[in-house]
Amino acid sequence: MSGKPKLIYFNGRGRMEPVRWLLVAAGVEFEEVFLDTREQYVKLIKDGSLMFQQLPLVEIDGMKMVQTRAILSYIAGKYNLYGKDLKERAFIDMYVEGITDLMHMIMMFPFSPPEAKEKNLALIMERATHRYFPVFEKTLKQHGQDFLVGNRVSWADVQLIEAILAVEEKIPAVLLGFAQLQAFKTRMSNMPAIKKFLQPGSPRKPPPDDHYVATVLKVLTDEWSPH
Ligand SMILES: N[C@@H](CCC(=O)N[C@@H](CS)C(=O)NCC(=O)O)C(=O)O
Repeated sequence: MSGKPKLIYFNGRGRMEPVRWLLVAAGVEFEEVFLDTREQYVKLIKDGSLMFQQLPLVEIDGMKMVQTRAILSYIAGKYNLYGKDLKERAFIDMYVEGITDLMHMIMMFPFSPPEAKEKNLALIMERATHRYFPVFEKTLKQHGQDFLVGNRVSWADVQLIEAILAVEEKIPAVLLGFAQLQAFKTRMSNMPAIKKFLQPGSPRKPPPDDHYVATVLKVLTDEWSPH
């Protein structure tokens, strides 16, 4: 065994992409196993690897971890990206949960039926610009620091840069009117580990395409019985 965390998921973003981002920001190398057949998934269930029969799965420090939030908070805690005290953690948690709600809309977007796409895109735009981004714009403006919490990079910053870039892919002008977030984006994108992650050939996954959607549906939605 290499000792590197092993990420087991589809060859795409989904719920694993924030894990990739956080490991990269922490400077941790990882290995990946990509699922593209139903049999691989059923095997993981049968051998007891998936506590709740769900992905993502991350093998780390002798554990088979599931539940995205648990995985992320373990990595954040281990690599000092989770604040210096309980109050900083509380703010990191609030920011992360808000960003996760926005990212959930983006993650589910490719799975929405064609007739719902326009409405769902409008909702992402509305929520990004009226609910979520204003919070981070105001926070950065008020304390005047480079990062959201405690004047040093945290899990919340890593999730925020991921979210900003994901929303921009759909709505390129979304940061117009968010001067702080524009500067934040430049700052975060220039951090050496993140800069490298944003280059072609890195483990960062491309935006989901039809093949990705079809693979996820094929792997997850066939009938499966434990008997
Ligand atoms: N709360 C879980 C949700 C995981 C989840 O819904 N994973 C999907 C794949 S992205 C899955 O395994 N779905 C199959 C199922 O729920 O039966 C987490 O955040 O990890």
